[in-house]
Amino acid sequence: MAGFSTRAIHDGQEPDATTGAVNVPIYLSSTYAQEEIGKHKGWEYSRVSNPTRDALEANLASLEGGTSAHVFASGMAAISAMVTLLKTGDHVVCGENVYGGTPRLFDQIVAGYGIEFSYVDTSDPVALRAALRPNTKLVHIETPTNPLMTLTDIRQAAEICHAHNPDLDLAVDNTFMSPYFQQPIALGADLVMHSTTKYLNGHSDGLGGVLVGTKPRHKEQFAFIQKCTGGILSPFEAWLVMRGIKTLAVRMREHDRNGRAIAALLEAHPAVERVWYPGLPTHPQYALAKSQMSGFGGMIAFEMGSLERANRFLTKLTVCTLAESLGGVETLISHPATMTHAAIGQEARTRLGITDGMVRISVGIEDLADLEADLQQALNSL
Ligand code: P1T
Repeated sequence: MAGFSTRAIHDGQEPDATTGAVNVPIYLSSTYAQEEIGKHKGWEYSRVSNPTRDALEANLASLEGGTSAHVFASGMAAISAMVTLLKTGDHVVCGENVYGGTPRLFDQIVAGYGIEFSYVDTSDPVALRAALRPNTKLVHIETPTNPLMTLTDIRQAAEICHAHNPDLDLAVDNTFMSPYFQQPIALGADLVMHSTTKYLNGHSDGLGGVLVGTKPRHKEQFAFIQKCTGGILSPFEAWLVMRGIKTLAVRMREHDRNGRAIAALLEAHPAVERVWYPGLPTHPQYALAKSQMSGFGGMIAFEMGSLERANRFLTKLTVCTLAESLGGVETLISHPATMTHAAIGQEARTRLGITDGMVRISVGIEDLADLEADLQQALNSL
């Protein structure tokens, strides 16, 4: 099998058969001419399939080592499609710390259809095993989690899930690491989900989501859901993600290099009370991080002590931008309590340890010296 970057640049993207164009065209066509009833070139209507979207899906299936991939209009649309694998009476185990929109969808919408959710610290194998029930059909985890950077041992979680029930799906939201640094399917996961909005697109210019599957029923169900519910990624946005993926490897190496340096800077600064980054030897799961990831990436959380201090720090920054989201070339800093994790409520945040003083940085690929100077001056001003 070719290497990661070669596949990122070529898989699903043969030069165009008609013109030789080296980039997959953006097929802006809702429909496709048919020669006679039932005779066509493989495409009938773009909600069902579109050549640009097909190319991205083939590429993503290759990069994650799955047998199918289906892209949706956002990460949340992908998670919504994933839960259509479930039926009334089924039970789901979800990691207790995930992106706040995920439990909002599960508890405020999907639970209304008679599907039960348990939120568990999946970094603890005993807790994971204890949470599984005869009717548990799906275990959905993030590793590292958003924003606490807690890891779950994917190999061990897969063993626990499959010993309980070989048909149970272990789904990993791989958004924070990207397939460049973490390969959940190779570690035993059944499904991989991404918000392609983040590292895969990489330029903060489009939303998207993907589900990479390993079983025939994943391929059948997710294609059927694209056709039935229509929450698909547009050809233009599919093309943007494909364009982004061509440089995924080089971007991730830079995110990782800058991420390690910024984590060390934050840990050493007296104005910062605590840093969560799996690449720091002080992270309690540093050994696991090294064994299941091939890099640590650019996501770091840190404690500023209070909302007021966090806000004073954030308003002093000039290179780093205060904004939700992550994974773009530019450095974004966010405040989980009022942004990504506002929806889970104060009580859940307190239980998980997402404080009002916590700040999350998505370290971009600007010149490291400029990022360091910006953070230093803002921290020194406190
Ligand atoms: O925003 P959307 O493309 O719908 O993806 C949702 C989502 C799913 N999973 C993870 C791990 C995520 O981080 C997100 C979105 N997260 C942010 C907007 C954020 O700032 O964390």
